[in-house]
Amino acid sequence: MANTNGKAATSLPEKISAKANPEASEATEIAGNILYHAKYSPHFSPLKFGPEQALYATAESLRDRLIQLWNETYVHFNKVDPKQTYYLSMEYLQGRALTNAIGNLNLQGPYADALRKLGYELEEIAEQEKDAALGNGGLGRLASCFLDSMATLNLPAWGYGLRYRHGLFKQLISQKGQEEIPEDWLEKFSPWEIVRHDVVFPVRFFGSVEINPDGSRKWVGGDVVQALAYDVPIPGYNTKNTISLRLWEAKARAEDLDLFQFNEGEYELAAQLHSRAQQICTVLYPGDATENGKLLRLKQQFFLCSASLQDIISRFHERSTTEGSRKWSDFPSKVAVQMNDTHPTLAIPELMRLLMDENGLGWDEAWDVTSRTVAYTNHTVLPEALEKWSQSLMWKLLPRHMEIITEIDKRFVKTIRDTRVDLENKISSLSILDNNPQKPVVRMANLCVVSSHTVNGVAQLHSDILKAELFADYVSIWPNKFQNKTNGITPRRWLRFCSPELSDIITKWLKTDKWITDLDLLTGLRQFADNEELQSEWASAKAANKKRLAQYIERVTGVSIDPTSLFDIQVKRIHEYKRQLMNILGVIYRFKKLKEMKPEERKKTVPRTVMIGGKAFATYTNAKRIVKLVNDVGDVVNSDPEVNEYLKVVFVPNYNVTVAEMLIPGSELSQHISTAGMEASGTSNMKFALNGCLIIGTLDGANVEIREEVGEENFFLFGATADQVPRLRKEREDGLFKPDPRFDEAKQFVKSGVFGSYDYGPLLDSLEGNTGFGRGDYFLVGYDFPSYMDAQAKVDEAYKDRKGWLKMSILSTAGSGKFSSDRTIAQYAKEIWNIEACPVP
Ligand code: NBG
Repeated sequence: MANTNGKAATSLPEKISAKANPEASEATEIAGNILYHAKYSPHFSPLKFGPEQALYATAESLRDRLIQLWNETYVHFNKVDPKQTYYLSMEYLQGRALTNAIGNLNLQGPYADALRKLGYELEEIAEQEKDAALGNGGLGRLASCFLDSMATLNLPAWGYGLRYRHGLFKQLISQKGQEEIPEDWLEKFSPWEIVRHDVVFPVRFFGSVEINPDGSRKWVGGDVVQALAYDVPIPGYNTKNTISLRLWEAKARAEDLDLFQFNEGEYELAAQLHSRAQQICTVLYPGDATENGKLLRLKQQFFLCSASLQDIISRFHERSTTEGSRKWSDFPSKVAVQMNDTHPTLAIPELMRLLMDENGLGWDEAWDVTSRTVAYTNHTVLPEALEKWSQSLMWKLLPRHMEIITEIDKRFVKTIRDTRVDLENKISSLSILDNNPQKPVVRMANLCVVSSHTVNGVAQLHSDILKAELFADYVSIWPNKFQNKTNGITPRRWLRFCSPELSDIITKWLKTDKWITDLDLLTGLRQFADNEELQSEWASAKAANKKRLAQYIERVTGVSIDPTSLFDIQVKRIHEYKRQLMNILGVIYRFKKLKEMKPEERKKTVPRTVMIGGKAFATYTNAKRIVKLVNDVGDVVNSDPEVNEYLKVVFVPNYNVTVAEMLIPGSELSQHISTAGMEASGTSNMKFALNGCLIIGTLDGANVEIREEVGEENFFLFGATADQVPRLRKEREDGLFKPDPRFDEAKQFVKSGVFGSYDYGPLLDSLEGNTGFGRGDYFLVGYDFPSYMDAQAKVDEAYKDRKGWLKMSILSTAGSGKFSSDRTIAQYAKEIWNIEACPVP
């Protein structure tokens, strides 16, 4: 690889001397410190200094600084001893860390200069970093945005997760469609994590429950593996506070190796526990179609909960030695545990067990402590995503926890029977255990609701639906337990760092960069929305971002796109409820019409580039068919000489955080078109809006609030509303649905074979018929199609008015202040966690 001077910088530069300097803040010192790491913390053969070596050395030089701030933060937290929040999440989508860390520490200039002295551009080095993808989609990225805001708001908080060796699979697009290959972020190593060899906790699986003479119970036997802590620093923006994302890795001890067996040549048998421990953190979300897969997933969940709670309790105790023993009743005034969806539900029975069996508390006291400590966030109403674990599997893996869950359920049901006769016939759906003899399961969401002091949804509409439907009967029992916390995104990563051009313009017009931590200040742009000078600066920033995106697209797909065409993007996990199928059917219709036009008619149309990206779960067949269809349509459209000046269709492969940072700044229109009521919030909608991208969307999730904030006239709305959906499905069942001719025409066009020989019959069948599993158009693509196409026509009209469009774009950014995760986290801190800022002086 060539450096900025055009020469290969493969050896260590000699002019600058390597010198350790953890507090370096000036370019020459930083360069010296980078070289010091290249030389004296080597991970590669000596004297090599290619871009990869430069990345590791640069990251380590930054890590020096982060460690310093980190230590100061924990010394300070320890001194003040505030109440702390522990965010338990099976997923974090951290993406790359270098640009973010340099930006949060406000060291862009010095780092860029330092690297230039060493023969590199900062961007080139940043490009070397792997994208840490320990999550699937929105839920994991939300957790990462939350960490950034917790640190920035100086909150005493920790993230807890698992250190998966392979994050979310890499998506390869071939003739067959999507193929999955293992992700490799730890193949070499991650320069950011620090192993804490002194933070190790035993975690048990299987075994049995022993009853002691005094009646107390103890979980014994089974497998015991070790949880070892790896910490990743999370720097706040423009503050010293640097907090931790603590990721657990599973290990067995040396003594767990059976030397005798090993020497007998029984290698696998001898290292059984080692290999079982290793399986736990091998992959994010192991397939759970098989019994083994389910067991492994449950092990992962328990592993996270048990290790984290033991750590939390030991931190609570640390203070006891100096100030006399701490009272357990004070635990909830020192500890808040937030469960990110139901995945960490086992934190509830595990905390009960630790309190009762390990610390001698009685049931009532343990229950009081637990239920004042834990809170639960719900992220979906989709029935298939509401976790239900088989009771027999749970008894096998976690016998003591099943006793505790059974007791929680028993007591809850008794209270209802005693106090709420009106709910008698609801008990079977309210209870935690579903004892249906065909398939007895534990309903994790019910366990969460019964045990948590607070339950929240992630956008107003979603929270309203939770209260009115999924959790309606619980609301009648605990009217004050339910809250809304509309999601947010960090403005640092999602505007300041991913679009420096636009950020600088905003800072210039607002005459301050305070918007970076006080995003409501963006409303100050409204008064300039018509200003020609701002509009022209805005347009040139967009144009630059579009050009950069076009180059990226050409590089990864080989498709050349016109940077002056309308950039229309839909990126998110592929799911039928998100309706990428509606998008591509709309594109197919547009293509057909363009083909039918005369050349001079085509010239009057607005050229568009439609980009669709996202991963399909490996076993989700219809989602994979959609990926294939988008690719096939792209192949045909992009090579059609009559049309490809006016329409291009690109499937963006391997969508992840890093790709999003490229796509979002270059977007002009983005699609958030889920069936109303089904997308809990969506968070990329917020990122697009913040970057001045207009939304075409349904009244679903956070779209509702985005539209309120940016103004109805700046949002392309279409489709049924959530309250109409049940009636529409019923009408369909009754055979009353009449499809729009455009919808039939688009489907017919696919069936005619224009897009190749792949059999799209099964995919299109999901849109046909009136009832049946996977049929009857459950997601209402057909019903919403005409209003979607009408809204798309309005988009084309609006785009022709360049000034009008720019104004809408500016107003979109101006109205996005509410969607800062700083606002969201400040609300959690005040209204759920009851914690306060603890800034390092
Ligand atoms: C997802 C929802 C999104 C939402 C994110 C973050 C799950 C279970 N839910 O709409 O589908 O934006 O959570 O809250 O992944």
